[in-house]
Amino acid sequence: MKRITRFLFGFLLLTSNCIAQQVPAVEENIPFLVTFGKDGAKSWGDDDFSQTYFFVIPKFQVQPIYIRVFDPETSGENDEKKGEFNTKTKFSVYGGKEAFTNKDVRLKDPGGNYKSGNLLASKTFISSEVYDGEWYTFGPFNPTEGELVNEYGGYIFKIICEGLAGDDGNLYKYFLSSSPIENKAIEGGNAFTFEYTFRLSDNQKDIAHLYPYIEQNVYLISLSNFDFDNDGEINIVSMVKREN
Ligand SMILES: [Ca+2]
Ligand SMILES: [Ca+2]
Ligand SMILES: [Ca+2]
Repeated sequence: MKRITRFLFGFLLLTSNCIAQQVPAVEENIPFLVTFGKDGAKSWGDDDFSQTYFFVIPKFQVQPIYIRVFDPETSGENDEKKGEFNTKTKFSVYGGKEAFTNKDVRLKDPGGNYKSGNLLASKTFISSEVYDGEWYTFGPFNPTEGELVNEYGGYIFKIICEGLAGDDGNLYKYFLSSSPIENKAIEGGNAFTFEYTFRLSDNQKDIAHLYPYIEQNVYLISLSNFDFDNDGEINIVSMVKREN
């Protein structure tokens, strides 16, 4: 069961490929994101029952965009059951001023004004099999409803998943799409987070790959992890070999 882990980044975690807008990205070899209901045991891997993701839409995109969620409910397939399924999870999409640039969105734990910006859409999913193993689509959103952040090349949308009640783990995926009914990548679009809570593959031989993005002029980084069990191993691969 305990193949859930959380990484906290003092820097951005970008999906590795600008074309791949599925979260987790295919290259990461990570099957699902996970958010537990707020009554979940922290020993199951989620320390704050909340996960925030950002999507960047390039300035040249004029057609509407959609944020799709796979398996948004907590029941049936894919999810982490504890006792009976009783978990309620809320997904909320934000855009507009300060959706990304408010300093509280980078806090280690959800707090302050981390829900900054304009609430564009929100939906709560219970432990019902509606949408089990299926995609739910948020949108359409006009790209300009995001917050324009020139350093990131476009408009940023934020999606927060909160475990409102229950003690099970909601496993899910995102896709940034140009279509409401299928996953169609948006050219030049991207996804990133500052804190990543995900489900590792059940097969212990599988290796997950994370691709942190570090901006220019950064000379020191720190990476912290919660609940990485002792049957696993973390390797840091870099262009530069550290000298001891
Ligand atoms: Ca499910
Ligand atoms: Ca339960
Ligand atoms: Ca789910």
